Amino acid sequence: MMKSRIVSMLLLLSFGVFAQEKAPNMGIVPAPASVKAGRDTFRFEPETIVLVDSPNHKAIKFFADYLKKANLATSVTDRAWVKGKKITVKNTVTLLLDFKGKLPEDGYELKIEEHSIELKGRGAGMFYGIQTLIQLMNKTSVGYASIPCGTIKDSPRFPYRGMHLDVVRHFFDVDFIKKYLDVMAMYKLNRFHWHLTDDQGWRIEIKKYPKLTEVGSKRAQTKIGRAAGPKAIKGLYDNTPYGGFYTQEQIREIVDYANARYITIVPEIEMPSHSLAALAAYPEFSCDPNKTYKVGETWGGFDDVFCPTPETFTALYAILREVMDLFPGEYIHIGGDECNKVAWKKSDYCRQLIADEKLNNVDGLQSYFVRKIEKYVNSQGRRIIGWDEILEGGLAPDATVMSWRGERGGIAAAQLGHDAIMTPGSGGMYFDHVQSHSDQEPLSIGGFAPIEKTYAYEPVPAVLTKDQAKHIIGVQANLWTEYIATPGKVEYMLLPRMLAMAETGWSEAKNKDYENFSELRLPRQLAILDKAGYNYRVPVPIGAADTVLKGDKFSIDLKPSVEGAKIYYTIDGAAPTENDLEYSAPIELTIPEGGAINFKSIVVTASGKRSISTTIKMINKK
Ligand code: TNX
Repeated sequence: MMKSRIVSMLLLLSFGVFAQEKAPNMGIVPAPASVKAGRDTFRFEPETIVLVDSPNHKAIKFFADYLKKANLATSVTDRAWVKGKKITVKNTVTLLLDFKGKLPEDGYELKIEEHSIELKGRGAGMFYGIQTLIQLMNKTSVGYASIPCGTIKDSPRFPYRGMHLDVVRHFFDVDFIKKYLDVMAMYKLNRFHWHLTDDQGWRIEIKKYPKLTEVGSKRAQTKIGRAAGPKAIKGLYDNTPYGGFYTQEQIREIVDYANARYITIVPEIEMPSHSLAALAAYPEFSCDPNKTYKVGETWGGFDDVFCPTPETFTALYAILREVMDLFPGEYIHIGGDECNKVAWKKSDYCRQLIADEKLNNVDGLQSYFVRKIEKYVNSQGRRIIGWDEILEGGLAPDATVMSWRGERGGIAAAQLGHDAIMTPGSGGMYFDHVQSHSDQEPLSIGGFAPIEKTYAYEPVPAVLTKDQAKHIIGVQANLWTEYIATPGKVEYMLLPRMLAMAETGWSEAKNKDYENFSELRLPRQLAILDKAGYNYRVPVPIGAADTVLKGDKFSIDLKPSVEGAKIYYTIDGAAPTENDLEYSAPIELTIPEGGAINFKSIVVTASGKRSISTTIKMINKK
């Protein structure tokens, strides 16, 4: 009898062997630092009383709001108020911000017993404890939920746990940004890198330079089909004007919304490159002001960039000043990537500047540019982050580097004593890359980042010494939207990979285990996301993968990748739908000699979302 490795591995799973051997972390993502699961459950009922010591604290307000929306309890009660009064309620939840004893930075302790829950945490720690508690709630009916008993002690591995979104190549409105922040908060991410300006649009209102949005936020049309590579369709556009930007008022609203979820926004204003939209509005900041520039309509790099003149710097300082007024966070991202310097090489002004400032070459000029900007940003009490190209020609004294072209930039920065954030495409951190090689995946920019690759990424390179390693302040995944025009597709590319990245950012490496994550915890999280209305990519059935197996007898043992979902299959090679056979128990198959079958299966979730199909080809031929 021939069995595939996957098949026999899943047999074990179905008997619950893994579930006992590997602590399933009570289903929590990201995996907490320590979990001790208990036996009973706490019952949340309409009478359950939620006691707090700081009713006005923002994490507590978030929880009160959550309970209200979830129809669980209408209010939280100040502990001071009940002091001395006799409480007859059996089940109580107590949230404490003010307590003796130490907790790690941003950490929390959560103790769930049959009749009481106690959560301790300070600031963000309280918020993260609340997120864990929310993940554990199984809502049963209006007013009721059950929560499994256990003790959790938890704190993050890295202080910077980021998710990026490009709102330039395609624009996403305020409501969607809030939805994006919601799901980030669920998984304890705390930095939203908002890519606001690029060649194809300028998406943030700047009062002093109104043309940035009047002109720069609109493009005449957009490239459709692939722009580069063997499948490129050259010269195909949609002939439809496209645009959008956020007013300062909307930005303030989003900053507040993020703040209520312990997320700091890192706004990115691209310079000197990726600035064509700004030049279309203000050609005087280019090296050739007589040229007419139009907002980019296709993807890839452009030669025209900001010219390092005093006038350009004055404008950029004023723009950054407005940006800093809107975003209170420590960091301003100034881009710095992919400056091909063609325009600088052609410019007499730049040649002279290189000579006067003894900058050697255009790389020196890039460094000069970034240093000047950094000096200004520092003078305003903030710090800059730049893509790893800001290392070229010498790093600005205080800059933090975002390593995207592999890890080299991050390593170099850390060795120079600079902070770095790891976001390498090679580490599965580019969520615009495809999640499988199947032709059922939607059109994307290319690259290959299946969730297991994202999950496996370790942000601290082994070459760093202990002291250097401290400069790796965290990890981030990027979502560029050249080929992502709708919110639904953003969610499809984001989820579930973001959960894998979040675990890397939060959980100690020793607590990471892909099988535990993908088979024991992810299915539960995906059911939560299903209910919350996110268009995540449904993974294929657990135990199914595109494979070719030889032999005569096979046993197929699958598990849905989403809790409560169904598996449908075909054996004749047709693409399975809900009208095909429903998988309910392991299947034993004997293939006649000389025969072969294509076993195709899909997952369909409670809300009707489907996975792509996978094929297990079983051949009984010599
Ligand atoms: C490179 S990552 C870029 C972006 C593109 C992205 C597409 C980086 C700093 N620059 O402008 O959108 O590749 O994957």
